[in-house]
Amino acid sequence: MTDQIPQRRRLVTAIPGPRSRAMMARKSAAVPVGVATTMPVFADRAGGGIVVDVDGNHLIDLGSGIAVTTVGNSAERVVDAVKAQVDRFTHTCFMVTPYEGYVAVAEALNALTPGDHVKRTALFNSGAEAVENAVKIARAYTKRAGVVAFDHAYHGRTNLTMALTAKEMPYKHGFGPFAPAVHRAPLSYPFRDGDVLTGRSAAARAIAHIEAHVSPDQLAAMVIEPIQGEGGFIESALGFLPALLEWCEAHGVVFIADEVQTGFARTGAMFACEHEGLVPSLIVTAKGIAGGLPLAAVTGEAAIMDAAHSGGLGGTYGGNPLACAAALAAIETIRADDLIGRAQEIERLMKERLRQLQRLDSRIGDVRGRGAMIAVELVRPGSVDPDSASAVSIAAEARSRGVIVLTCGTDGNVLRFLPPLTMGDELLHDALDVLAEAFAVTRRG
Ligand code: PLZ
Repeated sequence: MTDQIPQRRRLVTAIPGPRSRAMMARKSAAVPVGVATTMPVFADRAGGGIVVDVDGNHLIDLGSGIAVTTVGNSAERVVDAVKAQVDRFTHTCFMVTPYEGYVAVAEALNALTPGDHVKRTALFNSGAEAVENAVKIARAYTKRAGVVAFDHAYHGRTNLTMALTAKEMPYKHGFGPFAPAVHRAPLSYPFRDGDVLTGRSAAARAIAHIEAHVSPDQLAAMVIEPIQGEGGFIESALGFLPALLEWCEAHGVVFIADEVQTGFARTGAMFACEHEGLVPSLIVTAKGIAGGLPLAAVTGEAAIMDAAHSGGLGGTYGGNPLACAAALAAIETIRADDLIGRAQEIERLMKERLRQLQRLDSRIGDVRGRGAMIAVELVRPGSVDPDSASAVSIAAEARSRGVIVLTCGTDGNVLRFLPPLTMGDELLHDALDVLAEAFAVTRRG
């Protein structure tokens, strides 16, 4: 599939072109405004790191559908595996008549996730659904209700995960009341904490805050993204996560790593927890797991996972056979094509180029991230005041030149880059040239 679409940017109309414009009009008439789109451009085909729109424009994909098509869009092994499965059967419901693919994905995740202990995996449809189930499992195991989540956290759009998510607009505004027993704690945010706060001292601050608001014996779980995604690609200072994990272990609180965005080689390790040798009690995965098919998982210690009673976990589509076939193919692609190594190369290339840009443009306060999860935080020059207007205008300029770029951050002032790990250097350099241009035009303007 991938080879059929040349891996080159090519614009044949203005962005959006006439066909996309016409489809946007249909969208506005048929789909509620609540379901917004980043780019008013409709996809026709995609392969590797290129999305072809309905007007024939070839766009470079620095978003991977929000960190999903890690192995490239319509990756060959994924497409072949799904085609083979669709010919065998599309669905039986694993809770009715099980099938091997689900078990094989569970075995793969039990083996690949951090820690040598005995594990179990349950499959779901979306990241939010998996986070909810991780909390259900932690509650069943601890027989406690409370959950700690952090500033800038993003865990989903369902009721419990909205409660866990920090940002009010657009995720929570007007949608409450939210699930109770959620306690918010301060994060480690090196760019904003200043150099004085080490990981350990930021953890001490978070723990003091938690203990001032809730007794640890009321807490079932702490949920944290090892590198925060939607909140701004925030890497906590080294030592922060290990200190929190130790505290959780000391108090019988289940440590849940939300690796929905960071998982599956994205950060230059199979899972971001590995960068600090963390072994979480439960790990939640989704997105990059299945090359674009909807799948999510909760993996963890057998004793915790088995605490939910028989029949207590499930769902009609959880671990759908097409998604499982895709996951096995995506995992094999990561291994066979050394995409972990490729993510590390992408980090070097992108950080070098973005740091060059930072020397030219004082709006870039911080260049950060790991692997192919890289971001620049935009501020008013000489300060740490968020500059979301620049993020919006730079992203718009890049998009109009044929590069799909996403923003993030509680203040919307972070440009984030999530290319497929299969993207070649040439395409990456072209995308970075476009970004440099977008920075230059908005600097002048
Ligand atoms: N946990 C860490 O990043 C999804 C959200 C896009 P779902 N992030 C993209 C949007 O605006 O809806 C995400 C995540 C982390 C959980 C989730 C939720 O995963 O598959 O979108 O439910």
